[in-house]
Amino acid sequence: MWLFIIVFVGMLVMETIRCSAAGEKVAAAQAVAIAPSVPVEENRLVPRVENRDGYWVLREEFRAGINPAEKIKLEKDPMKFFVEKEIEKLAKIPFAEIDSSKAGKDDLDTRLKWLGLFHRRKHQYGRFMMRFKLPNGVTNSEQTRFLANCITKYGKDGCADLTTRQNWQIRGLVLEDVPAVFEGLERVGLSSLQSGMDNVRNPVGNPLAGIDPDEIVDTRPFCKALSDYIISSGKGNTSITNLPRKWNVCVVGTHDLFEHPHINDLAYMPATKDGVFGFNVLVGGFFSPKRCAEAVVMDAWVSEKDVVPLCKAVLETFRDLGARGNRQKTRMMWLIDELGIEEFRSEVEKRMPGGAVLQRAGKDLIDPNWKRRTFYGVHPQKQPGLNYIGLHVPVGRLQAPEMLELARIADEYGNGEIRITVEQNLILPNVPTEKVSELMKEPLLQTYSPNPTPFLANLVACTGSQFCGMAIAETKARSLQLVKELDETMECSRPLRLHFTGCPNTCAQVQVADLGFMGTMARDANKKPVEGFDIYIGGRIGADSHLGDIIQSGVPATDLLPVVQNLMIEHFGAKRKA
Ligand code: SRM
Ligand code: SF4
Repeated sequence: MWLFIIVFVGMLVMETIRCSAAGEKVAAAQAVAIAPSVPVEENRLVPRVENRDGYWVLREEFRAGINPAEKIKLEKDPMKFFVEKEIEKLAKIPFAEIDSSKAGKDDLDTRLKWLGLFHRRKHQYGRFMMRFKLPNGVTNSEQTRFLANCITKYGKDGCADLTTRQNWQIRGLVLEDVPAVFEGLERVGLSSLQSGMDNVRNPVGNPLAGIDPDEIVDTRPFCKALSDYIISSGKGNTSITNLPRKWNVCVVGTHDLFEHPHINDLAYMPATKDGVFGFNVLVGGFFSPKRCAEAVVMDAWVSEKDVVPLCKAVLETFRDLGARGNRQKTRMMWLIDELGIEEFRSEVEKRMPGGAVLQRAGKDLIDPNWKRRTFYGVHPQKQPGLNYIGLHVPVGRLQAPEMLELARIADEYGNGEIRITVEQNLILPNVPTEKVSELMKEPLLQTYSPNPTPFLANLVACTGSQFCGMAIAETKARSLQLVKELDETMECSRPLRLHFTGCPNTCAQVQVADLGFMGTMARDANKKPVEGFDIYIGGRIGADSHLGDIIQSGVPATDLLPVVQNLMIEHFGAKRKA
């Protein structure tokens, strides 16, 4: 009876805490994470990894039933390629020779992802995509020029993408060029370290940080500090490179919640406690093929100086205690479920300097009634006389000549700075008012429009089957064609966010879209298997965040236009153009 009362009161307290979060919504559906499914035994809290010569290794007694990725890590720590410069030796060996053994294949296809190198075995054999750390999505003309020059030599095999985590990716790289590319990256202040597999992804912040007249806090220093910790300022941080799974972090700086806090493993929500500025904490948001979960409230508040220590404590909790069996059940939320949010918090607390973390501030600083803004076009900055210009990059794809032009424009009209948004678009900041009209005449703005057509404007598309070996469907070209047809035939009184993702990994986050399209196999009228999409509806971002659900499954790609037109009319009040 007492146990029942304690659990019930605990749930009421948690509910109150949750209701004080942004828009009261963030964790409403997360009852699952409040209490552990079974009581946590003491030996469950024994760390499963130990430090051996600087690398964190899974202890022998926890190796039963581990997944294949764990075995690959045990056979050889992937960070050795960077820390011990083994990449330089590997790059000198003929590719076919490396690829002739199981160990070599594991190096190429898996271990090199710790260095941000993704072998595109299925669609671009022998070539690599390279992904970076670009804290807060802030880049500049020098970096853009360098990346453009890297891919120029690969001709039609090279291109670049803006990603859904405010980041650059470049394509076409061959292994022998990698050591030189690493040297160049260091010169321009970029790093590709720890950007794939069981690592922390790019820390996301407000793309308007520091220039936004309405911002709550400039997120750039926090994202930079997090990134510096995560990759040890480019040297590699082996204390967090053997996580049970990938892990995402963001720092919120605006009422618009451009940073998507509800779908990050750790999100910092600005909040003042006893007159001191800091952050409330959300944990556990993630997407995966088998389960998608919104972040839940952890009863914690940190001051600005404790942003990095808290991230470290959460990561070490996940590293030490996270499950390493079925890979579909290894994201951090599974650990939170298993321990219960209270026990999880107490494990985090143990790993904080001083062994304590303060309780959350009653209310965070997000205005739940805020209307999300658009970036496109010209907007005054908080700095008088300066403007930022939002530019649309169709499905985030760029070629080298366009990148060089972009770099030139950033230098000529701004201060060389370029920002990337999680919608795969660009922002050019710091353009003096007197230069705006000249900038608007630049031919590049015909391609990267400051005023894109309505349905194109909010289109997001993942890499899809052009390069991604996991894809079931082509995304970028197909979605561009579809929105072109939608723009020609339909009109809607409000902007619609359309997201296309090539498989259930949902890198293009279909669950947050008004209409999301997830690649799947479908059957055409003759029952022949064809590429198709499951259609999601009703995803919301911002203070009333909500994950969308499937409304129609297995729609053949060729049938999409009429189906989408009808959904738009039925659910969003769209009309056919005369
Ligand atoms: Fe992703 C794996 C591309 C954001 C969930 N993702 C992949 C791989 C690496 C698969 C592969 O090896 O081919 C894709 C590389 C394709 C390529 O050649 O570009 C890939 N993911 C992307 C990007 C480039 C999509 C884009 O076009 O923008 C995004 C890169 C972001 C970055 O800069 O780091 C990208 N991926 C995401 C997101 C969105 C986000 O973080 O907000 C998600 C869902 C959110 C999440 O993870 O909680 C996402 N990607 C996945 C998953 C499923 C993870 C899971 O827990 O099951 C995989 C597969 C995996 O990890 O096993 C995956
Ligand atoms: Fe590849 Fe699937 Fe991610 Fe698209 S959603 S990039 S197809 S893994």
